[in-house]
Amino acid sequence: MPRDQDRAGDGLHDFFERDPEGADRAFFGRVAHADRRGFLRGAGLATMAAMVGANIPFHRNMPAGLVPAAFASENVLMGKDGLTLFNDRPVNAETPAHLLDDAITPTARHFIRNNGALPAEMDPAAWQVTIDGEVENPMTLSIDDLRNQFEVVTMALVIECGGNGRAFFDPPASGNQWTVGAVGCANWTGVRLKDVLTKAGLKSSAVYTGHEGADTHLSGDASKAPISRGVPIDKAMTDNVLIAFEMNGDAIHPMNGAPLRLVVPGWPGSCSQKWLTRVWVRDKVHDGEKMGGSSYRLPNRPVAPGEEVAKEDYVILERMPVKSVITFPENNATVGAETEVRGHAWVGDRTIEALDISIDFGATWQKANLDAPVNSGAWQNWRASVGFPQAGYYEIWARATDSEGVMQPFRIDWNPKGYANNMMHRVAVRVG
Ligand SMILES: Nc1nc2c(c(=O)[nH]1)N[C@H]1C(S)=C(S)[C@@H](COP(=O)(O)O)O[C@H]1N2
Ligand SMILES: [Mo]
Repeated sequence: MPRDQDRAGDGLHDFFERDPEGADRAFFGRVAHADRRGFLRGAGLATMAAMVGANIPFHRNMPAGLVPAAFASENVLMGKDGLTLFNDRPVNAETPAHLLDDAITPTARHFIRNNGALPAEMDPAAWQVTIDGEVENPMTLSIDDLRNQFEVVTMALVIECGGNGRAFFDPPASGNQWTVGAVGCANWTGVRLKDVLTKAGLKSSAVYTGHEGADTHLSGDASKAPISRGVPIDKAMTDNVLIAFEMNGDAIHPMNGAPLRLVVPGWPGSCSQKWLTRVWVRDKVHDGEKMGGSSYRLPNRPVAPGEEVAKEDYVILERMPVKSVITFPENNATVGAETEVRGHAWVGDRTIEALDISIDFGATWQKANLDAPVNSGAWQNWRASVGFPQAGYYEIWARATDSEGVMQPFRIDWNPKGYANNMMHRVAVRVG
């Protein structure tokens, strides 16, 4: 004979099974936040734990579909730690530089850049991706198919938004005012896009990929296309371009594209389609949403702010330029006369050869100790021991140089959408 308590528990399970929305309302006393339930639907235990930020010891007692009370508030940054939120519809949030200090960016500190509305379903068991277009054998694959039919690899890969650094343009360029934190280097596990395309058999007419995801246009208007970008076939066939199903050894965070996404390191983050449902192999440059006009494109010459630029004078932004970030000390920290300075440096399709530090506004520079990348597409960690001659205010400047000898500039020319700003990072410190 079950105790009352057990019966009550069974009733709750039934209730959630019968009517999850109603049960949710009963629990929270109001209509659930529009995105909250969809956001959690299909979330496995690992995702749920990542989002509440802890293991859930009694998870076996949780009715299926229960939304943890931790999410009762409209906290769109659940499972994230210390990110700066710019917008919540769509969600856009960057990581303060000092929280990017880890060699591998924890999921909780990986930035979020959404253009549209989240997909309603993110169920890994039901997910499918279609490879079609200019291929001999079009295929539709589940995540299990990907795991079983291809070599599974884990790589540390940089995703940086094309608009990272936009906040430093003067006059301001419109869009999210990213400072330095629209970048991260997580460990991504998945299969090589190259292997999947090879199995599908590229036709000689294949020139570009077109990526599609399950998110929808922000307006809710089904006739409007969500973001869909692509890359030249050569880039798609690079060893470090992955179709990923794990982020840092766990389920991908819902905001970072669960359960399946592309990771195209070193190119504008927009190439790394989240909630991936299709790779359409094209016989021309992909013409999806945000491939044309001024989206992820730069004028082919320096232009004055406000200057009219003809469509044909724009070129697609491909690899991202040489860049670095100082992750320690934190901006405005008080430090001792001897301090370790550290951070990361990265560049699209090249490697970093040198990282120099200045504490005297660029008059003299000291070499930092720079690590090799752990794999191609990873950022490179660096550190330097810095001595300050006396108490006072200093700025630490960091300047990376890539394998072609290209160095980060003090400032870059303005461009209409504020892309690819790789000017040096500066951190203020006071020596006490
Ligand atoms: N489906 C889909 N994929 C997307 C986006 C999006 O809005 N929808 N945003 C892109 C942009 S602009 C960037 S910078 C990266 C950001 O990845 P993250 O949110 O995991 O940091 O995702 C890209 N992939
Ligand atoms: Mo982006």
